[in-house]
Amino acid sequence: REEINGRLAALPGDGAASEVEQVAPGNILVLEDNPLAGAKLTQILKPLADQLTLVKTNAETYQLSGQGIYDVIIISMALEREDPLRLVSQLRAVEQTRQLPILLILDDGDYPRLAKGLDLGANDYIIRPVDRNELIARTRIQIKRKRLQDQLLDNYKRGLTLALTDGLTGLYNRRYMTAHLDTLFGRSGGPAKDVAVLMFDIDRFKQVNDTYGHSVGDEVLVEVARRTLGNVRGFDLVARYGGEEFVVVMPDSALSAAGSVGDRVRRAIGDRPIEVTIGPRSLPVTISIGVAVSGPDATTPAKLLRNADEALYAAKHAGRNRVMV
Ligand code: GH3
Ligand code: MG
Ligand code: MG
Ligand code: MG
Repeated sequence: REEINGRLAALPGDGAASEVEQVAPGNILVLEDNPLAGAKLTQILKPLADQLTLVKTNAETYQLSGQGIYDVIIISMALEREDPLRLVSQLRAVEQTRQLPILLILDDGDYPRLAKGLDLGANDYIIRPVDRNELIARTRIQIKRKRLQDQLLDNYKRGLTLALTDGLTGLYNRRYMTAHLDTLFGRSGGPAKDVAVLMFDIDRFKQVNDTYGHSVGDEVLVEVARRTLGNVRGFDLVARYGGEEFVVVMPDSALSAAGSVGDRVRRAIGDRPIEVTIGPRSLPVTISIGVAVSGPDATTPAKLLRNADEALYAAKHAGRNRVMV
């Protein structure tokens, strides 16, 4: 840090240079097959590194970088046995390492290959003989960039989760389920083949809230979601449709098959009381289910959902704790 400050402070016109922001140590991967050069690089980089790995081949670099733990890869362009440019291109070709910062170290005069390296997606470079302070400064900025990038990605994912899922149960929300149905029906709005939906609603749920309180009700909702997920296929989508209403979307399901899934879910919830942490400790809960499948009388997602809703209404009127198609 002293050295960086000393050097940057000497740059003309940069008053803030003496206050270089501290960057937490990162995980650094170095590809260099010359032992002396490798030792020098690792010695310089040590203060910046939480974990520092020196490797000698493209293959090792590719394999390790795919683990997703590194913040920057430093690649020597003067390998004796292989072409590091191939590695750069491979790293940029796959999702896991597409954004991983790459710093090239090249011999003075090797400009055609530098141009190629930057074209292929390297982020920065250093010319030999390696200047200690320059290597530290350029590595540091790549680690910093990676941190920012990770943060943006995290925020983006968190935003998506908030927008598309239900905070209580973790299920998809109604908006996502609707978009999913739209996709299954196709953008053209043409009829989808055998898209089945179950729509279900907890029986007399208001009583649970009124008798034991809202938080017991919430625990029931979470457990209903869990049992439902445990009784559908991986590619079926379970969504919280409303307060205590759920929808399961099942592609490639005929009405009879959907009906049996519905009955399995109904039994998974109704056959065993739900444990809650407060109040009654254990609570019998049943659901009523309406089933519908796409076809001539359900040519759009809206019609399909309306048919399922009507079947659900019929199940309620027929006495609850049952499946109606
Ligand atoms: P039915 O058998 O006809 O469905 O009777 P019900 O009492 O379940 O039906 P109703 O639609 O009248 O009541 C639904 C209740 O669900 C009302 C509301 O208090 C409760 N509810 C909706 N969302 C939530 C929630 O997020 N948490 C809790 N605890 N309760 C909720
Ligand atoms: Mg309801
Ligand atoms: Mg109701
Ligand atoms: Mg209800």
